[in-house]
Amino acid sequence: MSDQIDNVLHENRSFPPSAEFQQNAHISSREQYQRMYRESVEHPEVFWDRVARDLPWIEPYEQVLDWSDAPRARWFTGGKLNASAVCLDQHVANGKGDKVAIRWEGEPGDRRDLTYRELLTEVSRFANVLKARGVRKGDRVAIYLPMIPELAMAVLACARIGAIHSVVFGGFSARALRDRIEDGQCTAVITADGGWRRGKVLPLKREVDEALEHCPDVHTSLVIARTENDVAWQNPRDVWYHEAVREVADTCEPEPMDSEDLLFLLYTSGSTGKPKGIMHSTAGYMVGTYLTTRFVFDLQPDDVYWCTADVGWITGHSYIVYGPLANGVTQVMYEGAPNAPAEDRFWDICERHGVTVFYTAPTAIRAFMKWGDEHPQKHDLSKLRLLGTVGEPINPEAWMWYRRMIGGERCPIVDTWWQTETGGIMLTPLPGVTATKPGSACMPFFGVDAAILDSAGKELGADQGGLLAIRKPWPSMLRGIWGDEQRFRDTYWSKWPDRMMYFPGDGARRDPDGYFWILGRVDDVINVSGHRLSTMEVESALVSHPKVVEAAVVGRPDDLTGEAIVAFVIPAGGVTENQSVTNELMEHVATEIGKLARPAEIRLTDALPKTRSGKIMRRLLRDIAAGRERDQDLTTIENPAILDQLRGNA
Ligand code: 7RM
Repeated sequence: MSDQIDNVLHENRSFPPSAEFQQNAHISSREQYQRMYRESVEHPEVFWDRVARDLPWIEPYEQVLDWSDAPRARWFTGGKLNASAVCLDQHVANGKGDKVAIRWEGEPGDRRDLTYRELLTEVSRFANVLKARGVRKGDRVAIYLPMIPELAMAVLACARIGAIHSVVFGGFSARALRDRIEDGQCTAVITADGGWRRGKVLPLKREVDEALEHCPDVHTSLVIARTENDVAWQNPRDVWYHEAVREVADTCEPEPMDSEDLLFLLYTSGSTGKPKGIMHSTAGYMVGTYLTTRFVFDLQPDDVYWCTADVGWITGHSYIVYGPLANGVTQVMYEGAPNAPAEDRFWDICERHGVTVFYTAPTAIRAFMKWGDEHPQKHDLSKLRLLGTVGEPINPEAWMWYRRMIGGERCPIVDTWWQTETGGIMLTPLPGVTATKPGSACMPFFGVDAAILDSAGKELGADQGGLLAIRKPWPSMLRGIWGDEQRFRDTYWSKWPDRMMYFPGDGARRDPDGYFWILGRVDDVINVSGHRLSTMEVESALVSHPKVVEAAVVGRPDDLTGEAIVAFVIPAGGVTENQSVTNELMEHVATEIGKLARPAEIRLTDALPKTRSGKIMRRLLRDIAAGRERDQDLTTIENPAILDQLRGNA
């Protein structure tokens, strides 16, 4: 079977940066990008050495890269540094102690501003509390918190003493938390009594208590008082943070960490089987997130940056905690939902805090579109100068709306492709250089040697869809899967057995200008009569119809064509009995792409099953479309109730 994916959609619009944006940008010309890019892939040790010199090393490294034990990479060998000192101490030492690091806003509207100096003190105290509870370098600490400042503090406190943090998203259940604590052999948990979500309290400690019934090795559960709801208590395991912190000093020397010492584990759900504990180490990760944050978001001293992700995801690790703080930026952090108390909450925050750089996900952008233009229109968004997106392919429809309605047609949009495993942004526009195209993640970042290959490893030509490959190691790459070396090798490094190249699992194509277009997960590709179609392209065609808000397509087995396309569609204005819409949509896809891509069936629905980070769960839809009942892992689904509706529609 061929691994090529047919290329069916064409997008011809292109938006160069304004002269004004370009003038002030860190990287402002094609020549500059090309010169730097060439050096970064031809002489990575020269390029990354120069970047790494920006960081405050405790001891210098001997070698930039040792790839002799591939796929085990060792970057900046022999060096010593501490990630929390990169994020905090260096700024205070450089006279930026009074700059605001985090402007936090709780869902109920409470506020807290923390300067770099204050954050350093809080992190040091937090680190001392962990030490007092017996947490040591190399121990794993699970963090299960809402989006409160203590979440950033907890992460940095672990980094400060060399404990390996394992953040578990606060929306996960006790069962998912337990699995992750067990797999990582965590010995301490940091949680809160609760967190606010759409006006209700998420009872986090209750979930922790349930999980810990099965985790006897956890000696400490450190609890932040956030919502003051009643909680059960187990002595001596449970400790109130606000009580413990009274007993400790305000300063804590950062632990000198080896470049390759682990900084964190972050669990990501594989397509099947148990979640994978993705391992990231210290120096390469810090160098990678420092540089990508600086160049992709073109950070300037006065920026007010806001990434709307949760720290429970890699986006929050890299682009709320480590990258922005390493750059000394002022950022907004928000606890709650985008529609609490109303659908304009994000735009209200942007206006009040004067947000200049805004980074969110396509799933959020599609929700904003659905909620209506009146919400952003109520607010002055004129301070925004740069927009970003991450997490899924963004359909051109949503991209254009984002540009017009949020960006006022003046802000460049950076569509950033990357993964938990890559640690940092891999494909992206550079906002002062790239003429962006709606739906394209554009170009490889510095040091990223990306290509489109077939399964034999042959590089495909322009506009041929195939497998995305990364042919060289990069600093923030994963160092392994916790406790499963074989799975690490099999999943990521075995697609092309005769060459050590990274396989991310995504399909993509490059257009004749060299721009990358992500076609979605290769597991999701649909094969109709031997034509391999990307789900993303059929979905984009559907969403380009004015009566469609969101769509997900999957293949279902078909005797005649191998697979037939089934589309799940959220119609504008909600589901009503209306057969003519589905016919109209089928015809629309046939016109946009070709008869071949015409869905055999369209099911109207009010919602799609999504992961808690907003990605459509096509594996569930595949089962529903085929009428299969199968025991699937549902612990990561955001809205399980929707499955009944989808099945009922059958
Ligand atoms: C950062 C993050 C990774 C997967 C990845 C892709 C998809 C992410 C984009 C994208 C198209 C993008 N990490 N993905 N960003 N697809 N365009 N800009 O999301 O580990 O949770 O997911 O997400 O399939 O492999 S992740």
